[in-house]
Amino acid sequence: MDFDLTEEQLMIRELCQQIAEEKMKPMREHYDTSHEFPHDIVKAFADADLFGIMIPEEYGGMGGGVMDLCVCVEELCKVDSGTALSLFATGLGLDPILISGSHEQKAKYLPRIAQGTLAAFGLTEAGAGSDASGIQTTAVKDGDEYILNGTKQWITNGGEAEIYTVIAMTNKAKGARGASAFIVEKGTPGFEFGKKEDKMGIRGSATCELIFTDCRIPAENLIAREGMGFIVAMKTLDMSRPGVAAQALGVAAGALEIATQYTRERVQFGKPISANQGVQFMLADMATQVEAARALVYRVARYIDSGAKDISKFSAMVKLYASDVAMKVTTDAVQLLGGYGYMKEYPVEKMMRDAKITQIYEGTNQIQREVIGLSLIKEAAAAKR
Ligand code: COS
Repeated sequence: MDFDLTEEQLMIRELCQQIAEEKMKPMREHYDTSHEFPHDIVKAFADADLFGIMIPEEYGGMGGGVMDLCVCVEELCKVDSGTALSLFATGLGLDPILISGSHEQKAKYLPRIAQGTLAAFGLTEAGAGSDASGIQTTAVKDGDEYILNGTKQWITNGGEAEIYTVIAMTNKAKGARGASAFIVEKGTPGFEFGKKEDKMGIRGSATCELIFTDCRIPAENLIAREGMGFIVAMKTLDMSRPGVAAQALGVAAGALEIATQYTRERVQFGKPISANQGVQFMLADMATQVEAARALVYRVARYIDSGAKDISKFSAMVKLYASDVAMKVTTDAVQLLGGYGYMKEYPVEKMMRDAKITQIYEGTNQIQREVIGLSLIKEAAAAKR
């Protein structure tokens, strides 16, 4: 379908298709197997200025929006969402500064990120996943510094990123209202990295613990004000969840393409298996779900870019829908490829493993349903007033 992409979006799509085909596809199996960090792919993204997509022009970026990022992420993830993740996880780390940072913070950090310096977002902890306000990491003010103590878990780009946006409690007694957001640079004394996780999918990405032990950071690294950390985190997730949806969409579209092609080539009972109505029905359902996911991703991305304020519900919906589609479509792709689909010889088994995380991270799909449900109830209550 024609989604009236702008000149810039068409250019981004073409550029990403080229990087995916020339740089990512040949290395896909290597990074999935070796679990190494894909520095060469990151360089290709940086050389193409992809890290600057959402950074305003005055800070050295392209000045694009969520829609531009989604177009990029979808194309890269059609081939390999594992290695592509370094790019949009940087977007997640960047969002708190973009949304709530001061001019000085933006001037200091955004040009570096636009040039390809990786960023990461540190919210999750061992005991605080879905319950994001249950974090235990503390930040105590001491003169013109804050002292951080605690451990963050499962941080994408952890260890590889130079710039971290971290949520810590400045006043535990206040619960969600006692959290604050900070910028922490790699190399700060007292900031170390723990276990590198061994994952089911997205293996071309780094996931690592962040450990803070009496880590002193300048007070000027506080984002917004004390007590705003939970809201900064929630606004960040509202902005970034469509990116996860675009990731899921790309994985699903990539798997559909491979499955469609395979069914035309695989001959059984003397004819291509695509000649069977049962196979056609499966492809039809997969394609319909992919198109519906794409329509929702693009619509929600554009809605956010329009400056709309009530985005939480739609951001949750698109992440929920597209990730469920990705899981279903990649599972069906494996089914259509049969024994070959289950083997590492074809990339669909990897795509199925890669799809799973989209139903889990940046809020499980159960949390997305909660966000949507609570929004509906609040809207209904407001309409009655
Ligand atoms: N935008 C702005 N403010 C928001 C917000 C949003 N999207 N969502 C919540 N808030 C505000 C609320 O309005 C409330 O403000 P007040 O204190 O002024 O009333 C405050 O934040 C606390 O909100 P709430 O009471 O709803 O918080 P809960 O602790 O009940 O948590 C959920 C709500 C479950 C939605 C939240 O914890 C969440 O999103 N969890 C998933 C986290 C996640 O995605 N983790 C993945 C790791 S990050 S990659």
